[in-house]
Amino acid sequence: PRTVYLKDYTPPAYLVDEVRLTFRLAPEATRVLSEIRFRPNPDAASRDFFLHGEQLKLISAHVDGKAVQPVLVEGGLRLEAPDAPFTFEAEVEIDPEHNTALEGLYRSGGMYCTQCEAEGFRKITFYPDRPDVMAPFHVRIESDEPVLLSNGNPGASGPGFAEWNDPWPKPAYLFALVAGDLVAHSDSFTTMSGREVALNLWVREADIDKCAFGMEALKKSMTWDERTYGREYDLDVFNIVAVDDFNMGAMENKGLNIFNSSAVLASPATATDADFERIEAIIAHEYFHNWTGNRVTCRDWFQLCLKEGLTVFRDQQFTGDMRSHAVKRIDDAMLLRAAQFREDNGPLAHPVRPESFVEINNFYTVTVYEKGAEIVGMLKRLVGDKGYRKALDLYFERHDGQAVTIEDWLKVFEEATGRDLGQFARWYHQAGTPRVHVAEDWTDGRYTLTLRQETPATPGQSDKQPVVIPVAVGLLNPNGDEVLPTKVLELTETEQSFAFDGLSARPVPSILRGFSAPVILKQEQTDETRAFLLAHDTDPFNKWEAGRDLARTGLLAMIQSGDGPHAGYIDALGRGIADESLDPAFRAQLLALPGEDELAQAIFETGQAPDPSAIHEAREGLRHAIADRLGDLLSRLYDTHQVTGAYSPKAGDAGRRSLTNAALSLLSLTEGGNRARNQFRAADNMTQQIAALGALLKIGEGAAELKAFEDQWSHERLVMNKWFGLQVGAAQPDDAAETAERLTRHPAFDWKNPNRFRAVFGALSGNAAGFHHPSGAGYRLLADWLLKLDPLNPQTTARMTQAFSTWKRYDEDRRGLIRAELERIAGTDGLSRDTSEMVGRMLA
Ligand code: B3K
Ligand code: ZN
Repeated sequence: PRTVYLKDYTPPAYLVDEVRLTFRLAPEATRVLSEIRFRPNPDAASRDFFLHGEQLKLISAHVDGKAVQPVLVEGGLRLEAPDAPFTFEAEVEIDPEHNTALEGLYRSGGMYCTQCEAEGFRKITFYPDRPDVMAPFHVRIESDEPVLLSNGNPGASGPGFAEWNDPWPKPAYLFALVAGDLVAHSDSFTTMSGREVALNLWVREADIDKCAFGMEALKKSMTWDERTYGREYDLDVFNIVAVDDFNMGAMENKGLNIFNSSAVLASPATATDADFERIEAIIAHEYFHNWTGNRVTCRDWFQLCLKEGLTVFRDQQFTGDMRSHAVKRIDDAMLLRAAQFREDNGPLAHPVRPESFVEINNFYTVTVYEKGAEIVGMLKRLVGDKGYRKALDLYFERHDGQAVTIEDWLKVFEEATGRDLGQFARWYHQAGTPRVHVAEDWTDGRYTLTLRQETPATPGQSDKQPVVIPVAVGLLNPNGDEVLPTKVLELTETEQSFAFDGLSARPVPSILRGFSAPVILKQEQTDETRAFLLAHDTDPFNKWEAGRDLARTGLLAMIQSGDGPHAGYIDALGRGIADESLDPAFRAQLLALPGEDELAQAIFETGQAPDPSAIHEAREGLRHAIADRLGDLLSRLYDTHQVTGAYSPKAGDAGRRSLTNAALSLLSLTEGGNRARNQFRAADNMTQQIAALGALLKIGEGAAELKAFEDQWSHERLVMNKWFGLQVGAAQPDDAAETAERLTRHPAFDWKNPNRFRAVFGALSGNAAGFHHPSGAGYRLLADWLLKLDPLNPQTTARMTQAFSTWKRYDEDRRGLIRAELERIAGTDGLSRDTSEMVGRMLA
């Protein structure tokens, strides 16, 4: 398979002025008629007329009305084209019914839908399928399906057809079409300039009761983008469609967002608080793409972080505004560490702007998305809120309707703020997580912080240069008062010292406040200092961080030195969660221990091979010890923080539930299952119900509840995903693979549905001690199923191979077992390009 390089970019030979498409829908033989107006690109060096096309049956082609015979080549067609504007017409036939890859035009539960990003449009018709070719689209759909949708504004319609016009030039990856038996939850929105926009959330009839929350989230997002970024919506309608078979969360097609049903449908009975929050964020994210992605798009796929990093940053800001900034920042940091640091520290590490790829779908990663968002956050911190807004205004003004690059993005910041971002740009092309080492000095009333940065080598990048790291710092007096409010130090050299004068006593530093940069802080700290910061830090992130550090170092001592649980930590934790001045959601975060995978990485960093079973035992041991020592407090919190009254997904109530459910899970370890059984019985919402069931399964009880849950919810696909996943996630290490294997034989295990497949196998790889069981059964089972899925759905298969990406951390036996599975996958005939790229990188 061919590798594509950023350095090989050349402008398209021809540009498109207008596209007209007619779809004659039929499940196995849809006809697509295209009429595309091309014009030579004055900026192009060549006149090579090439159109992408895959899995298309060409029926006929015409240039300016004359029949032509294009040369069909690998991945598309070539034609002798005029060196002047011309119209190309084609008729092709495609087979949506047998499109199991869920890319291009496919069928899901009897409806037609599309997914084109990144390179799926070429499975619909012959086209220059690259984001720097932007054009207005006119679409006519001919079908007897009751609802026919495409991008833009509705045009003529009648029995058996509908037309849509999208006036805004867009790349083909934003094309969408939906046809099916759907009903709408409708509303409307008046924009800041007074235009009325019709809003529809299209679903199957059975799901109409799960739309209200998503619609509210959409309206909030529209208002927020007007107020925060001055960005107004630009069409007469905004449609969202829910589909069951979808490879990812959702897709920002212009005016017609298509959502995985799990990312939009919610009712109190079927969705958890976490689901509601996630849905609100994804709706916002896709909506925000209308400006950051659609109106201003990417020149090529190497620039993916241009739209994704920025849009994630925007949805993070939105969630913070809607809920709690402190809690959101902690959640984001936890995700970054668990997933992005893991990626950055393994064989799949790549720069936020990669330099090459084989299959671009493999680069929709936490690095591009979440580290990409962190870079935007650092920029904002460095230039300030006003500078940031000025730069963004300039970005939209200058680049509206264009396909641009990271260089263009940085340039607007330089021009708007006068700052040189030459060194800052390294964040985009240097992979790996920087380590920042801290040294302190206190001499003659002067306090000095010396910071030293280093970034470990990553695949293909052995030499790393210093990056610009904004390090937010505050100083506390030994009595707990803050003597220096948050100040941002800019670490630009390999090593740099920062001095503070005028202090009456040696201060306690609070470093990297608000997690001001995506780095790993290396700091010698005593448990006393950590407990002090947990009690006194004014920065909520570092207050939480101090507790997290205590937990991590305590756990490492348990695992590596055979220590018992540290009572000092548990007491400090107890004081934190008992503090009624703190948000319950924050206190629930204090109770969340570092995950087993994060601990494995931490042990690996100390030069040892982590033992997943030992990690699991230590972590469970600490949970028991917390429950033992803080039982009365946890029980009191459980009782006093119950939410009374009707369920609402709003942040305040959700925070109380996360605190009581964290308490429940701990209390069940020492008390047994009665409390959880009562909660399960009384629950009138999914959050309470599933938390109770999870607490029971974790202590080896709950067989009856599991059955009751299945009986109650067998008709709700999204809820059944939870039922599948929970059992695998809660299984003991010895049983995890067997539980997953048993569930694959359940009649409702529809393995071709990505949500269901992920429910079981995502939970298996998430159960670290179970997945890494010394028998190798977890590895084998996953590899078997990935090989089964790959011919049908390469994208989801390739993504799920990441379960193996940490294999080099482990002992020789486990390494051997995983390598054997990776080699078995790699050696399989006909393996997809997607999966072979992933396993190839992991084995390299
Ligand atoms: N842009 C899409 C992701 C497309 C993934 C293609 N494999 C969703 C999003 O980031 O909003
Ligand atoms: Zn996105």
